Amino acid sequence: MKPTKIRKYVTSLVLSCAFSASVSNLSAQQPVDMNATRETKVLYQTINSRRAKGISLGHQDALAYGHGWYKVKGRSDMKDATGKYPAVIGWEIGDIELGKAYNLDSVYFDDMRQYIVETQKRGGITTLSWHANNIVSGKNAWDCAQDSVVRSVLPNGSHHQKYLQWLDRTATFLLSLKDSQGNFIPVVLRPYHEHTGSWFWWGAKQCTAQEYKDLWKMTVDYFQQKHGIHHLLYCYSPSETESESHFLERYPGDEYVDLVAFDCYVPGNGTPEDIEKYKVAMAKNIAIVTQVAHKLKKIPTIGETGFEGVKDSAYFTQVVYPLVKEKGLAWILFWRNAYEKDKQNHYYIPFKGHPAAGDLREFSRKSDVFQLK
Ligand code: BMA
Repeated sequence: MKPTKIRKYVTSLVLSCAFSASVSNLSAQQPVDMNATRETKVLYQTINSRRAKGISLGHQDALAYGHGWYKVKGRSDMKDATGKYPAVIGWEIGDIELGKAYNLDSVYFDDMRQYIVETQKRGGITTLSWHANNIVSGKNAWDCAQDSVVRSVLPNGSHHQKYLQWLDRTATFLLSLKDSQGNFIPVVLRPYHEHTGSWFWWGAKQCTAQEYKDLWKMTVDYFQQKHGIHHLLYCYSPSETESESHFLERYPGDEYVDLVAFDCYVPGNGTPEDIEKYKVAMAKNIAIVTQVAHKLKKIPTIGETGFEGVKDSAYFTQVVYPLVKEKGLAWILFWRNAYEKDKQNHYYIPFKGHPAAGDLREFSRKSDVFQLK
């Protein structure tokens, strides 16, 4: 080995030992739900033991559709490009609260359940986001015209009872996630996300910090106490924040959160300057989330990220990898590859034949990046 190589090896050994030590401190940690099922505790430990070795690769809606296709058994754009499935798959449950058969992106909940079962069998992890509709206006999650929607769903609010019905429907879906032995499949729930921004009805300009915390606690308490749901890990995931105190401004409390995360995308049109801004924002937010996680004994991860259209063919190896390497992050979840004809540029994972596909493959083959066969 050349001296430079030896130096690199020793440095990486020291770094990985340091971060394995900090991760192993967490092996005694448990889910915040005191009544968490055995499988949920196992999931918690699995996430920690995996992140001691590297970062898991995640993709939203990976099995349901991809760029230019919808519902093809066994297919995944990530698998097409890299030969393997994502280790983490995100699903979106928006519209479940309305009692619809499919979500806001037209994925049938019955199919989603099967994909979650399949992922569990493969040893993968499921995380759920929820773009819940605006209960006051009847419009979607992005309707921010009012600043009293959160207040209205809290106890004594005008829409409280109706919101509980929405939670009932969501709970019914969560309780339908079972393996072949009848055990609940544990999943990571990441509700009311990007709340430091102001583009959802639960956003920073739409409610006070206290109202946000109350909404979170009410939801968790209701799932646990009314529905006996004990197979969830809870993930708190603001959009980009400026500091630890900004990150924690709306944090509902240690007993309500298992994972801490953030969402951050390449801004604008993805010019080289935009990519530079992304690098700065990611580095800053990774530092915030890992520090918060370390102090509060939570698991840090990346809730959502990506570069729409992946316009840089070295994005994964040159931009993402140096940012996430040896940070102790559980996973990095790239957003969805839309199948819709009017959203052809809305994709975050290069598909087969895309100029960045080789780069994703190279990134995925790093010894500290995980996928599943
Ligand atoms: C957004 C976009 C939308 C989608 C929503 C929920 O970021 O991808 O097209 O409906 O997420 O999945």
